[in-house]
Amino acid sequence: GGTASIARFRGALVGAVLGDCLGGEFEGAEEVPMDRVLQHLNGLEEDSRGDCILQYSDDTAMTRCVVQSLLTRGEFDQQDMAHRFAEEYRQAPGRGYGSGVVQVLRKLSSPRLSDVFQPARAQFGGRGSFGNGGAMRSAPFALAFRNLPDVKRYARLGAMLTHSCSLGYNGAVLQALAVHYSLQGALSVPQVFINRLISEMEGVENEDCARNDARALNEPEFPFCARLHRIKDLMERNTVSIEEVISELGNGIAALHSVPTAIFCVLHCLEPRPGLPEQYGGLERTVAYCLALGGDTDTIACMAGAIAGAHYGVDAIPQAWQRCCEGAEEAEAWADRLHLLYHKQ
Ligand code: 8NA
Ligand code: MG
Ligand code: MG
Repeated sequence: GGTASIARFRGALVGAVLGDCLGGEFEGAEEVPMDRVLQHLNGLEEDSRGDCILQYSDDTAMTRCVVQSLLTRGEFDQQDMAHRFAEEYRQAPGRGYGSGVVQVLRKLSSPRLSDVFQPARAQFGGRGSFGNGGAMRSAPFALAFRNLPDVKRYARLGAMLTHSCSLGYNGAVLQALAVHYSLQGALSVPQVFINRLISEMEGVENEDCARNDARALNEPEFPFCARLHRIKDLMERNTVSIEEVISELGNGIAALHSVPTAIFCVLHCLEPRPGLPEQYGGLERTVAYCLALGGDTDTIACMAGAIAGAHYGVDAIPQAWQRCCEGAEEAEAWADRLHLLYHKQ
């Protein structure tokens, strides 16, 4: 489809849900042999009776809250979104939330709370969380808002409801930017795509609080830009091993160690790669590659799935994969409604 087409919107949300559901199998594992990944994915094709159901985790649970809040309110409403996060957690606390964020989610359900950003600011001795929980749910901001400053502003605020450290919320901004540019077709020229992300993030990270947070965590200034430059270096090389990806970019639960990794996975899998089945298209390659990294596989595959899905469109996602994932069908319906909201602006 063309730029910002309905197929791209559906691809972004279904891709995110799929990454979460398919990645759950390997979450927290050290490096996973590609054979095991392919076995897992082939199993979905063989399930002709349709009784395999892979459940989604916190990534999709919170993404649903973001979508429903944006659709119901027709704009960003921090109170409403915070309330939905708290209510979702109250109803289904067993979706695999990070161990710190559950405290925020409990506080957000208090009717006496007047500042919904306050519980997030109290995390980790007042430093706030740098986890990838804000980034894992930020794709809908790119689908609801057409205008780039809005995408950045609301992805940041949406993440700050649980992640007040700049390394947490700037990861969410980067993920939303990647989905935004992918929706525009920018991945058809990979160098243009990465250069746009770098130039946007130079502005995003040019803030005192970002400098202070980076220093406190012993990271260089402009930490996300530094990682995006590493991606550029890796893109110029003929061969890159899984071990190098993990050591250069990471596969962990920090946004800094997972958002750039997800972006790299999408870029790397634009072309056929040795070790990945020849019959796989780009979206299938991307998901398989993310799972083979081990670590925070559900979240890395969820973020890469959203970016890749916005590029390839929903028709690139195998039906058999969609059938096996909880929430995939519903994601298509949300995408249609977000597409309307986006084009109304
Ligand atoms: P979070 O805010 O609890 O952060 C996740 C973790 O990061 C925390 O529990 C801490 O260990 C660490 N952390 C974050 N900020 C700081 C800080 N300032 N100082 C010290 N440690 C810190 O939760 P979240 O929503 O960011 O977490 C998202 C991730 O957790 C997702 O991957 C999600 O799927 C889930 N999860 C991951 C795993 C895994 O093994 N990778 C397992 C279960 C759940
Ligand atoms: Mg998860
Ligand atoms: Mg995870």
